[in-house]
Amino acid sequence: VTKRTYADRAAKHPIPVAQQLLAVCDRKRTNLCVSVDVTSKASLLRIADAAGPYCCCIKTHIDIVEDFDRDLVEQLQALAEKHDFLIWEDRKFADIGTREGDLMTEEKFGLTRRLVYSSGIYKIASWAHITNAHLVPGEGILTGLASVGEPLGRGLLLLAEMSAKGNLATGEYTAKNVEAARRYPNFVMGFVAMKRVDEREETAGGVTAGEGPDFVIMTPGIGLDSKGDGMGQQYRTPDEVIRESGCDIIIVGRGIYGGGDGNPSEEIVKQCQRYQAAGWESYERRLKE
Ligand code: UP6
Repeated sequence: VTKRTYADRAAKHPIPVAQQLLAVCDRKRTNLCVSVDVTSKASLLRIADAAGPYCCCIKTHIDIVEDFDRDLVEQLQALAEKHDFLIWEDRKFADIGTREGDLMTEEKFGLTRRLVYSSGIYKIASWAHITNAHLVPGEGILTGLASVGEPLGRGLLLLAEMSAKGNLATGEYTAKNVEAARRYPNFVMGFVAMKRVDEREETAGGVTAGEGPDFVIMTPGIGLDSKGDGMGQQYRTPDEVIRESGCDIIIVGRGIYGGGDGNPSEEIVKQCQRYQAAGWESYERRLKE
């Protein structure tokens, strides 16, 4: 996979949203996803508008926005159209799911466990191209989320690994994520992970390393100027992540928006250009190596 271009992978991917994401990377020459973790609607929209031309994806934590409303979602969607990026709501679902055989019964009794994805204030499935989940509750979570997301052409990332110091998503747990993902090839488009977990985990569900579905690896914990935030976050460079570890997309938050309500827009543009260039050069070097 690490020797294949985004364009080639886009053309062959079974999940519409993954096709779209990989095609955007190719078209805009960027593997940068900007994480916009701010608490006001105005800041979120301002930063997304400034970062939009340089990234393939904007990642939100929609529940930290204090003045959230439907208009925010509509404006964000309009920016996604204008700048050609995808929207990922970093919801990290981890509640109990549904067994395949129970879906009919749930249909009848009100779809309770899937409502967190489709309903409530945020109605994530209606606007986020991508969301993510932990496998902690077991594979039922995938059945439940897929029943909502798959018909809409959405994609899911499993958190197979995490960037925080001392996190527990390692070893056998990571391998279980890869195995589970292989059973949902039309919905699980990839992983949040620190390396190419689908090729490097030893117990990958009886599938030879490197074979099976094409997974997109999206990687947080990226910084060009700092090694950590003093609160457990660990930063690596785009080159370590894209070229050395074989990941596909770099996720940059504070390195670009700067924390708080965000850097001035000119600074955001400057940092985006810097991370975009670093991520793309690493990808091109990886293809040649
Ligand atoms: N994130 C991580 N590590 C993970 C999973 N998710 O940092 O393992 C998310 C955080 C934040 C972003 O929730 O939104 O990625 C990283 O932001 P930063 O670049 O400002 O550290």
